Amino acid sequence: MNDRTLRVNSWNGWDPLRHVLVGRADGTMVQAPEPAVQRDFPDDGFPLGSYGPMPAEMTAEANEQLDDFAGILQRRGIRVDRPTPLDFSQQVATPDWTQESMFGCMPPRDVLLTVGNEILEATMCYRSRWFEYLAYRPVLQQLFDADPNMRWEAAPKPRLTDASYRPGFWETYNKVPLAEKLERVRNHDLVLTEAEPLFDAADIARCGKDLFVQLSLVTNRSGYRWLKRHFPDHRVHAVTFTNTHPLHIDATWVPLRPGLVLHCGERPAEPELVKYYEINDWEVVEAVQPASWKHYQRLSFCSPWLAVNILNLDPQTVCVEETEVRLADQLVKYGFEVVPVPFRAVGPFGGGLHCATVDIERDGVLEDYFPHRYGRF
Ligand code: ABU
Repeated sequence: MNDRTLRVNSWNGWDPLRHVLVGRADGTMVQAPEPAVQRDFPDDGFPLGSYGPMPAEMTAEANEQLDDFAGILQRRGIRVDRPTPLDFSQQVATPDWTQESMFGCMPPRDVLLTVGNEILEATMCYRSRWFEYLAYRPVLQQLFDADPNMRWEAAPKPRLTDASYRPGFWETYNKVPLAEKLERVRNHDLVLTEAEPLFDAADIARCGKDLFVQLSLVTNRSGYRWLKRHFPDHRVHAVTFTNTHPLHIDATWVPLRPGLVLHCGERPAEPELVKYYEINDWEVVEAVQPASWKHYQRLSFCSPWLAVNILNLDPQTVCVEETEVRLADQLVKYGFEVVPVPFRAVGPFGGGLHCATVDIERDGVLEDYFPHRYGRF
């Protein structure tokens, strides 16, 4: 039976949340090496070249926190859906390549982008994540069946041949001095070539009519150009931050409500981006330092800046990881009600509260929060 109450609608990250997808940790892998990503955790049992399932006790703890988070949201009247995990330990292949393992379905935000009544499946650039969209298809099918206005889109599936990656990138990049790394980030001379459009959905910050696309280790210029053409009624901007490992904008530049963006100051934004926000009466607030990740660094590829990976329930209410007390205090001073959520155990699975979710429905309509132009913006 179709559920006629379902509706896909979300233009930004702060309007009142009605329906959300929350990831699952089941079967997550330390993925097998591939050109875009190479895991190297010699102290945690997975030296470079090795791969396998995340330890069972870590998966169980992460799932407990994900389930509890889903419960917190449900008790606030928010509908929660979950992905359907696959056997992520399986080998996958296309006519162009074979990859020894998949990854998981914990950070669904990386794969799915909601813009208005559209949910767009991102290209992804890891071979281990090429088939991950399948874990979300049951929910997408249900939304498509129930909401006659839902637009279900998928960006062109990439070939991901060796031509999509700079040969030997990781061997050289990890050895070059900091200044050279930052120069490469500024020039967006990173692991991905421009052979085809590539982007992760989590590199996009949605602010109504403006979409900010971070060029990163998983998003190339061609991906940005594809997004710009795909959303012709939006202003789609490419942005970079001074960060040696740029990976997803939602731990770096986090719009919290009209007029307020939280910024990880250790990853300075381009002055022109800051100015664009300021001349449109936004305050750019530098986030306080994150709390300690001691005990939860094992097998983690994320940075402590998952602290700012916040999920808004509405423009006044934010979910913040429970140990980020200083950040919570900072947000309270800006008038937010903070909902503390235990989520440290989920970090090693690829993200925080924002990464772990995908908006399906928020109240609200498309609005222009940036009436004034500045520079290239
Ligand atoms: N997927 C979000 C990771 C971001 C970070 O570690 O900064």
